[in-house]
Amino acid sequence: MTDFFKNIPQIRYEGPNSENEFAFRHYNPDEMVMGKRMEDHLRFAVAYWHSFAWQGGDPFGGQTFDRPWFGDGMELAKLKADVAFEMFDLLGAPFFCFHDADVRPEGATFAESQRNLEEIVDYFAAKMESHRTRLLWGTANLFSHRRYMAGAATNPDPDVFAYAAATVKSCMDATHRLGGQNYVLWGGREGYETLLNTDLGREAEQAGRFLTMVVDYKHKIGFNGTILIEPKPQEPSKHQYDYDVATVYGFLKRFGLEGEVKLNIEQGHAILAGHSFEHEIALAASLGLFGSIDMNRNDYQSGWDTDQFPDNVPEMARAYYEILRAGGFTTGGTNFDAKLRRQSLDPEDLILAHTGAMDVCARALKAAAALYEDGALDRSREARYSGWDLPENRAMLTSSLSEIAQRVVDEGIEPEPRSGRQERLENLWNRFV
Ligand code: XLS
Ligand code: NI
Ligand code: NI
Repeated sequence: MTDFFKNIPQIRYEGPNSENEFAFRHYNPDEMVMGKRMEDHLRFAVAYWHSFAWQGGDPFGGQTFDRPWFGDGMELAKLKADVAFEMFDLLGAPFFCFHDADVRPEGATFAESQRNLEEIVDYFAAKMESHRTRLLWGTANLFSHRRYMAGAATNPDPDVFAYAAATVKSCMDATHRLGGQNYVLWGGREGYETLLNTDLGREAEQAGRFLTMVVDYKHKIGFNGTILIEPKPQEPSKHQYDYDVATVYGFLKRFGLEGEVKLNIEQGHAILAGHSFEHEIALAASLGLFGSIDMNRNDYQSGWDTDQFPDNVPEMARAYYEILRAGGFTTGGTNFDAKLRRQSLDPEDLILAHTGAMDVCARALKAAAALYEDGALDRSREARYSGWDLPENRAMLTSSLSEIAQRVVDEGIEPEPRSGRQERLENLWNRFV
């Protein structure tokens, strides 16, 4: 045991009226919601990078946090792992997620970085025998090191393409070894700063080939998890190729990968793309691409990816409603890709940020489930489209413009406008949330 979280108690469910800061008011892992345990619906994951690797910097200032594991070397990396698993236990977190760079020191060579990663993966594997937390997903950090400043798979320099491919291979091996349920690719530098030096066509070909190799390697090693792409429109690149769900769908179709890859949708990224979170989830579900979520919001004023913990139940309820409609998570889950504010220095802040976020999500899930089970919203939506149930109307979807034109004339069809009932439906929604 380290003493980092000393005096912080195990967080347990105490119900909505508890006065205890260190307790869940809504997240009750064993409570049944629509026939499934709440823990199995939400599948919470702690993000290693924000909670244990991030030092509190912003564009105007550096480190604010003072953690005993900051620094280089394997001993500190292991101390960090010890503290991480202590936090997973305190929260009862069923999952965690990591990048290679979060967990191991960078080596002087590729081979040394890989050895460091393997040593930490062994250390994780040993811990996972006595702790219940599992790996939701692993990923490679292909954006922080300067070698990736012009992209990883889409870099004009073939040596960087090679280095990125080797790195992804080692991270897929690590994820597989730890029984990870998914493998994520987020391409922060897969985009451009200026079109003046960029060949869009080539870069798309490189990205398509890279992802095809990832999928081939998954099958080669027998990894049963899901490959997930995480869309984001910009930041750090001025323009990122995996802009949003619709863009990634087009990319997957182009390279014949739509049956192999699904999506990890992040709330803040959806907003940056000019969408709502629920739009991105619903669209992914309708395309058969829904995989997992990163549950972290932006500050609506500042307009960039501030990665804050969720605090808005009505917003989250919209998201979980769409997830329930999509049939819920399979291999995916709710990853808190969220960091503390840089003034939140205390170990308690880290625990309470997650405690509150888990409660917000649980409350949102319960509201969404009640609405879903009530069924009125879905019935109303179905009624709106019910004209299409008539055979003569359905037949139009397999006929021609001239046949339909003839029908309009013959039957004297004149459309009768109908209310979309938006405010009534909003009232209904607000009865549950
Ligand atoms: C950054 C992304 C990143 C991915 C994992 O904006 O959200 O944290 O989730 O590489
Ligand atoms: Ni993310
Ligand atoms: Ni993000």
